[in-house]
Amino acid sequence: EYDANPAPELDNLILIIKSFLEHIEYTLGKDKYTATRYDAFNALAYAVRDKLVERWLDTQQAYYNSDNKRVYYISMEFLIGRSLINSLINLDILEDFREAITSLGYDFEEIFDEEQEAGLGNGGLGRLAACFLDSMATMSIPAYGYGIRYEYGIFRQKIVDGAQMELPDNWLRYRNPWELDRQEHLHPVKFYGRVLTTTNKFGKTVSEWVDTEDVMAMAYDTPIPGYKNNSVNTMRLWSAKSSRDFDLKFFNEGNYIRAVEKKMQTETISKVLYPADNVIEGKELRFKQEYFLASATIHDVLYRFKKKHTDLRLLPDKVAIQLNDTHPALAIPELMRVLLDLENVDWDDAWQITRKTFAYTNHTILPEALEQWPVWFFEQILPRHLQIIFDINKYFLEEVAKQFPGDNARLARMSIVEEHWERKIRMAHLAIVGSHSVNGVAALHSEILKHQLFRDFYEMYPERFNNKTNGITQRRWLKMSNPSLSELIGEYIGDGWVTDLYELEKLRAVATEPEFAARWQAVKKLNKEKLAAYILKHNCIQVNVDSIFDCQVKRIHEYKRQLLNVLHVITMYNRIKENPAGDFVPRTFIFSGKAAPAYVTAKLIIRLINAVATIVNNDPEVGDRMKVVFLANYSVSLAEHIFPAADLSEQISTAGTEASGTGNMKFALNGSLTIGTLDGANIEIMEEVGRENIFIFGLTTDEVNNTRNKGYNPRDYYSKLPALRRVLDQIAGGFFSPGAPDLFRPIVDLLLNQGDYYMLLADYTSYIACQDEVSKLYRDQNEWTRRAILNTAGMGKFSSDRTIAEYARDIWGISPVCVKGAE
Ligand code: DL6
Repeated sequence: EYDANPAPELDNLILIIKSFLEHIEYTLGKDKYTATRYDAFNALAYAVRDKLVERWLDTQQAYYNSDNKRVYYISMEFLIGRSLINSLINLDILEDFREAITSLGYDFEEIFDEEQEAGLGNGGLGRLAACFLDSMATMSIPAYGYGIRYEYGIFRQKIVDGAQMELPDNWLRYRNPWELDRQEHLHPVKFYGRVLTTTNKFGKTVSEWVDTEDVMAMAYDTPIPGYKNNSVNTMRLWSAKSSRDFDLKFFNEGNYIRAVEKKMQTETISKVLYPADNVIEGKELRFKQEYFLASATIHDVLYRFKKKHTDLRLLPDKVAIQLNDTHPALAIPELMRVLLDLENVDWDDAWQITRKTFAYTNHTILPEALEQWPVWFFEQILPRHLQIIFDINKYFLEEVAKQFPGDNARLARMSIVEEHWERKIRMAHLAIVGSHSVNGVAALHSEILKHQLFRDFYEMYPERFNNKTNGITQRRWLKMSNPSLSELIGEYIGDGWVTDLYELEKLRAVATEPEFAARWQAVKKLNKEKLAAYILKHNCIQVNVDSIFDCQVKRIHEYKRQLLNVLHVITMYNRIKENPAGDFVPRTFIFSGKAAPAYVTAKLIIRLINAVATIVNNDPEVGDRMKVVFLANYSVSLAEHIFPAADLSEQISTAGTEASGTGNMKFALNGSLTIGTLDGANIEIMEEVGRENIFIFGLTTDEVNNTRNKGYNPRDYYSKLPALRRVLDQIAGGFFSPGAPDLFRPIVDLLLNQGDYYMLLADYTSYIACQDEVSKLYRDQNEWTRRAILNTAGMGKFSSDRTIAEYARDIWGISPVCVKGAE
């Protein structure tokens, strides 16, 4: 029982407590005797969601009334992470809730830790989508994220005897307090069947897709709050449910169990996220997932559009659809199908509407990640779409032929249909032809798209190509995950940076102020101590908090070159062994990241890291001068612990391979120095923080290409560099795997006998030299700190708010819709 209190702050606390207790009792059906900590989390989340819902309804009403253009960000991945603290911060109610819940005797931090993480993504692409949602809401942009509500997100990684084991991420097993199911938003999505072509009474050919097997897409909505602006946008995720017709058809056959099995099969579409990053798995189920997302979304978009408009030619004035890579690109032929077959729009109008509505973002140039779907998948599963794609291709190639007469090789290169032995649809070509904008995600990457990967298309449609350098949301990646640094920054330059990251420039003026620098160092130390405690708890390794925390956290991939980092680790180990009394700057090498379950080399690299860790960490001669740590189960939540504690950020991909990288931005924002190649967004980070404040090494993109063209021989480096030779011989000879001497031989084989495609050996010398520079600088803590501050100060450009402002201005043509205060 709580009496109303005359002091408004107290009233507010009482209301929070009341809401919390009501959710414990009425939503969860528990009392103080039975409520668990997980119940407390849920009750808290529901209390917060109530606050969100008020603003959400107002926001949607404001969008409806304003009739501004809206943007739909379609993505197969949204790597949202946890939502509780983020929501509390964005709604500006964190402290009130902390006080209220603590007054009930709960440990606030412990409750936060109960939240399951929404891991509906693999890595950079999915996390970028999540940052964009935060920025779009914060900038009051009428936006929707559309994706799939996977029942199983990215697998949980366990390290067993040094090797990766995958466990299912059953994140919805208990409940997801953030989402609301929208039973009324059900769209049938068709598969299989055949196309009936007839002539109507006006002599026009009409196509009908019949005898299909339909799966229902049911919407689940998650509110996405903006930062202190009353805007709450929607992330709508589709879940597959069997359709009634489908049920009846099979149940009528009389075999009840078979019928239930069939019903379950249709619902597998939204069961699991494909766990491969930067590589495609050409599975039929994935193809169906992509169409499921595309189709349900297009129908939803049109449904919303038609609430206010009847003339479909207005669609591009009211709707922008951004394709997050080619994964949702089937939305292009789907919109065409709806316009042609269901809305009776003629081809030319339908094509104009479609092209003006769509925009495509490319996120990778790796050939193994460029989607191509076999034509026979379409023949069986999406026969009408195949006809439409063939027609799009026919008109497109006519255009090419007109512009480049007689150039048959060009026609073959540009065709949407790859005609080699297995005919395939090149999804990137479809996405370029069907969009009015094509963008890369960092300046270098966009240049590579124009001049290498999509050169023919750039020659034909130069105006479509543009760059949108990625960004990250500072709300999550500084304010939320590094509260101590945020407070310190706030004390000196205010809080403007939370919505205008360029404000961090003001730190330049205090970078050498002794008191500020000392406090900066103290914050870093505190964050390192917290991470050290985590490492001790999870890996049983005691690390030296005065050592350089040298971190490489990202998906494990050959092109990202975790292996190059390992070569440095072993080089340092050998140096200590050769000179045990030497004066070495201590280092803690921290790795974290998942390997795609089928990616054998990546998994072997994880084993190697752990094997090296075992030898190094247990060598008494090394002591606390060096430790190697592999943190299992890299996730958004784990990342939030690592970035604030890092001293050194490893961004060492082969130049020309990493489209952008966004971890590089999160590290630098938290005051890490970068060691990196001139790749992806590293180049722009260098431009912003100054060449003298970043450690750059290695071949440039041009040098990589030239070296490859000239004929690269990694064995030359093996022969002429004794330190490198020793490291490779140790790996190949079983030094790190005494029980299984050949275990790591395949890794050395890749480098020495299979061409070292990512040129680790070519970059080895400059990498080691650069690492020596790092160690040297670390001895001068004042100078190191000054440069760290300048890194944070230079991060203004890398806010996803800036990125979204550019998308909104250059691609979508969308302006904000502000929402009045909600109470
Ligand atoms: O654009 C976000 C992110 C980039 O920062 C990374 O550099 C890039 O590797 C990643 N790309 C993918 C590709 N997946 N597919 N397709 O995840 O995108």
